[in-house]
Amino acid sequence: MKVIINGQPITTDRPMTILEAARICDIHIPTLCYHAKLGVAGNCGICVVEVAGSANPVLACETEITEGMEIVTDSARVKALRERRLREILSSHPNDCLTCFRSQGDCQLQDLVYQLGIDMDTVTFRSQAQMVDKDLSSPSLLRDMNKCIKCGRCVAVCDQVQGIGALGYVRHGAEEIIDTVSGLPIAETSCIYCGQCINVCPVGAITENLSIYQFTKAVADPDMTVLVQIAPAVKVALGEEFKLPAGTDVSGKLVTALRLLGVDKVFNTDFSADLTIMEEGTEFLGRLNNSGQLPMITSCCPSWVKFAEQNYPQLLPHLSSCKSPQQMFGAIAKTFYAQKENLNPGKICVVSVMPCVTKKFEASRPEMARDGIREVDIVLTTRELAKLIRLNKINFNQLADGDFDYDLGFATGAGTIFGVTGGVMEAAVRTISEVITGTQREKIEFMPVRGLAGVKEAEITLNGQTLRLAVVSGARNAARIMEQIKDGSSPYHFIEVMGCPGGCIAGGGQPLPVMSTEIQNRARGLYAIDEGKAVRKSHENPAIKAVYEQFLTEPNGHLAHELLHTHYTD
Ligand code: HC1
Ligand code: SF4
Repeated sequence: MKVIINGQPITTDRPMTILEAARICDIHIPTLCYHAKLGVAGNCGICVVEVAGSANPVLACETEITEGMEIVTDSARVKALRERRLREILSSHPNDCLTCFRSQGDCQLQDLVYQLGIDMDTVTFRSQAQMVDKDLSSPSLLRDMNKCIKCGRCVAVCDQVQGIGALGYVRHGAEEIIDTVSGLPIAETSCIYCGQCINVCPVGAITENLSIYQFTKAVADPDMTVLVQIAPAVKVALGEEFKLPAGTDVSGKLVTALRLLGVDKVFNTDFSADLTIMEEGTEFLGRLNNSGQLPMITSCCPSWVKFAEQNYPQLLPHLSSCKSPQQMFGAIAKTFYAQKENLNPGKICVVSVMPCVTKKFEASRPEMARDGIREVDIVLTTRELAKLIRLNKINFNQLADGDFDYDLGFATGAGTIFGVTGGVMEAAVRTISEVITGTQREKIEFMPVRGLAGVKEAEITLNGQTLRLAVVSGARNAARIMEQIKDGSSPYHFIEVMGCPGGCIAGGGQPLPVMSTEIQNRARGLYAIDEGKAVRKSHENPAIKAVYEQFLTEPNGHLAHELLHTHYTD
């Protein structure tokens, strides 16, 4: 099909909308709601264009091209219409960009105001009298519906992708707004705090519940020893905030940046991911050999755990009793490391840098504390850390590479691949297979669980016994797997579940945008880090061996159970 956009002839090989055709040839038509993956379109009214022969302008996102169509995307009339619509949107938006986390780069509304050259002195904003209270009920998410532009992306991702349906269009008097479907604060809904809604929100209506101020206070406190752990998926994504390609390993710069920010030690969640494999692998073999509850399901993703607690309380015995690597790190830091360094656990502040917003909730769970001391004190998202680096005027790309501090910082490649869907299972297979067979694996990689598919299946035969494995990401897919277990048809022995589609690389705290290309490149980045490591199996990690020799004694032993395992709430 041939069409002409702004005088430029374009040939397409399939039916598509004007917006898609324009994007193919890099003609920018602004929009605030359109999202190809979510099928959201037609809500913001910004993408108006003129079509020859049509009296009225049309919306580019929902108008299909036809043979010979002539389209103009930047006429004076179109620009005036866009400006009128944008002023309408701004009239119900607060004028508080100065304090908005999404300001300066991550707000599509702000970008558009600049693009259209709107004189801000002539704009009417939402008045104080029109303001509604912010929803501060969740430790993970902050909802400020004053900023919502009703694009509908959050509703679509929560329902279509995650299958949760916590958000919807609801009526308040004559006004349609987006709210929780029940009208209750988010903490009292079915929300699993995955943060996928944050990642698609074009403005600052849903963001992480910020911990930047707490961090700044902790590093300024001379009595506090601040220990940082960095999650796997952060290392291949943070660079995007500084214009580096997705997948670039910025571990070394990250370590240096954190030291410049004033922390005392920079450790690694990949280290405690190795510890998780020791505990979870041992637990799995125990269940397998002693007719325990199978399939066993991983428990390192707090969105997944919340989902299981809310929806499948009767199946909770299938979840591994292991705490997540984030929490195992905190537990070991405030016991083993505190003793070793003669530190008062009450004067240690554990900070996690996570690609995730649910990790804030996980850290706040009552069972994730001992004697009133939290295992993890502060959780920063990848985006929050980037903001801190920028606010402190650190020239990130020029930083020299630093090394992780050793004791809780040495990690294997197995720990690193936790950050991508399939990584936990592959890390477990690397260890379990060697424990069962007593011989080294010929090939370290376990390819059947790689790739970004939402559900993957694999089999492995060890000493004549075939283990059936499944890897699932995204809450909607997790529900399918749980229904199988419920009706007794699940063929699996071991299942990995992550709440976000693609795993932590696509977590709700990652740099924006989180689209397919970024996710794929971040996955490649993690596998490349793994490949480059000298030690690639958790049970060969010398720092982990030292923790068992000097402190825990053995995996699943008494102390390990006390510190590294948990229970679930139905
Ligand atoms: Fe994850 Fe995990 S992999 S849950 O995605 O098990 O967030 O990266 O830190 O805890 O290791 C997140 C990532 C992370 C934990 C580990
Ligand atoms: Fe839905 Fe996840 Fe957002 Fe909660 S955090 S509203 S579950 S998309």
